[in-house]
Amino acid sequence: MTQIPPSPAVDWPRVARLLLTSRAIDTIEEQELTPQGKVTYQFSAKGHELAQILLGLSLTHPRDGATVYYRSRPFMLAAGLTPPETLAADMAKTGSPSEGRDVGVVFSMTSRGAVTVLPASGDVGAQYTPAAGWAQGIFYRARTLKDENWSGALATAIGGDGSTAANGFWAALNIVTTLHLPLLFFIEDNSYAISVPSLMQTPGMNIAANLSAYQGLHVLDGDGADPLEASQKIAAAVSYVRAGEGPCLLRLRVPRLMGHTFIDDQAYKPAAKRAEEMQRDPLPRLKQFLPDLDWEKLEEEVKAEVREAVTAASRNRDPEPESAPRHLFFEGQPQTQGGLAPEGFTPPRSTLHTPQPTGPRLNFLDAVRKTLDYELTRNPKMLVFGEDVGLKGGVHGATLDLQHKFGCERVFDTSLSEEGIMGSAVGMALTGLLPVPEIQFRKYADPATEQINDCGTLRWRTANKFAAPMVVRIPVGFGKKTGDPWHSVTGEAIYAHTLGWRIAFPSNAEDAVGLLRTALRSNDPTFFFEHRALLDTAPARRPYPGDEYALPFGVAATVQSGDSLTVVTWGEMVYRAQEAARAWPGRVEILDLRTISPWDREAVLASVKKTGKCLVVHEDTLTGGFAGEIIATIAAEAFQFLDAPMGRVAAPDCPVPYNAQLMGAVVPNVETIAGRMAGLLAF
Ligand SMILES: Cc1ncc(C[n+]2csc(CCOP(=O)(O)OP(=O)(O)O)c2C)c(N)n1
Repeated sequence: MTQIPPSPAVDWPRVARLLLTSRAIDTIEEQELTPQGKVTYQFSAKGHELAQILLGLSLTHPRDGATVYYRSRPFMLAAGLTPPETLAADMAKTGSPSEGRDVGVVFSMTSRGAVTVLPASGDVGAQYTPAAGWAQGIFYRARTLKDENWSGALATAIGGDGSTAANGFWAALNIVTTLHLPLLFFIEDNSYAISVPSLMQTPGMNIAANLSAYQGLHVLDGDGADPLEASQKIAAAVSYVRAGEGPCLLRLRVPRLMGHTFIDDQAYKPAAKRAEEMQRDPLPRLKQFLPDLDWEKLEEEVKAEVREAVTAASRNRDPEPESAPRHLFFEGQPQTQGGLAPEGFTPPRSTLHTPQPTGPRLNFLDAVRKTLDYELTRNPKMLVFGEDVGLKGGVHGATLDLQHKFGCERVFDTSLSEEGIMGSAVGMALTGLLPVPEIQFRKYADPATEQINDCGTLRWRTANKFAAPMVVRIPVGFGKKTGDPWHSVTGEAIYAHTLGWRIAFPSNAEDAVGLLRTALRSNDPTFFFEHRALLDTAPARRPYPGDEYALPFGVAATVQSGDSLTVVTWGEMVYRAQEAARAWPGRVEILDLRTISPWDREAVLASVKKTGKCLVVHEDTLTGGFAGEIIATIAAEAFQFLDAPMGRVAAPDCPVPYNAQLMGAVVPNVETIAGRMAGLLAF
């Protein structure tokens, strides 16, 4: 057989060393650390190494971004993660990417002069849309902001064959092909997802073949364990995407030489398949490919290095137990990557906490639009997007004319995928932009749940190395005239239970301005709720409080004072509570929480200590509703001040119906609230 000369562009001795290093780490984990109980989750990359290393070594641009998955250790080593760091990660020690918080192979890494590895997720398929967002961030920064540092950068998303069946894969595929973004889908097809053959993931078992006719996608397919073929295909894919030609999908066939994890005995794999996989092992093939290398010497060196790395990692401290809850939110020390803070952006001073009302009263909707407009003018890194948000100005009208004023790069429509909207928002935030996505209605955030959850824990999972601050605007609640199960959900309790998110739920135009401005200048992900029944109705109208007016989160408003009963509420229910309380002038104190996370415990406790009675009113359903949290807090901290059992008025555990009379029976109304007030006042 004629020996084909190795490609000069590849540093093959380095590839060989990295492959041996990855393999030696897997072996030592399999043979010693896992049986000894020092590593509890062992994911072997044996068989996948060569392709990943070749990719890792080609992502040399300082603004390249990659999303990876649990089998990506060889890539990580090629990208610069050290053996002691990865071993510390697997042993749940400090000195690792997550400081012992996350499973060791759920990687992240800020740039070490080359690629940034975005915080990975344990959710298969969740890696794709953040990578699409990073690709979009590259374009925005390079082309619109004219930041040369970003030109020529690319994004890559690495996944297995199973992951191509997940929603995120298809959401990202649509985004990058419609927008022509620089994303490389790097699919390592080992023909299994745990035990399920790829027959179940895509018809005919070849995602590359099936996508060959996909418009706007360059597709390559090859053997990821063959040194020459893999290196050529990877070089072709990387240069295609880097040149700005558009997205590319590269599928590489690789053998999975071990079980899915250490405990997987692969009983489901026929013996012939296992033998065939062993034949495809990239290590002997690389040895054959590089006959002049002193493999024996190299293996000895690498083994000794890995042994030393184990010793070094074992010496690392365990994380302090008290540190566990830290870094869920920004604590004053900026993250290294993501959001505006790391690049030294200081938001305009918003010390004005007292409104300076000027002009006529504005609708809630106009207040939101005016605030977005002003902040877009002040902050070139802010982007507003969502379904129908561009030309139409949003189905509710909150972004009307903003595209016209700020251009299609800053205010734009997206494909109809909430997972796509949220996931790409995460990726854009990680490039240092401020995404402000709109979700059309609260119920339609359902498909984005995985990205929402992962965004909320991102800072925590990386021990403050990364964060993805953004403001997600969501119209919530019943409409002015009608309701129904799809457009009338408020669902704040679920988000209050979603870690790492702040929640604003303003009841009027002035608060909307103040809270939105604070959110747009903050360093944490925030939900901003816009109640549909208040968008253009009289009660919520207020004069514009000023361009610098910002309202801190966690400060309730005392809507009216009273001495006999505290009513805690928010959103549209504020007005129903006020109307209900008219029968008892001076007796009912109404607190509008304004923000649910954080909520103003001090104000609520102080009021209840004064009145001795409490009623919580919300539109969200009763069981597990946020009233439960408030009441539990009062019971624990002000029990001795109570003169009556605490009460809750909420929607029964039932969706909002379409028929107006049925809806009236579900959404708390003035009569019901007044009845509960009467009962408590008389107690
Ligand atoms: C959303 C989600 N569903 C299920 C799982 C459990 N799970 C973990 S790995 C895996 C198989 C993934 O296979 P593939 O993408 O082909 O990668 P491979 O492990 O073969 O490298 C499954 C089902 C998960 N982590 N996330």
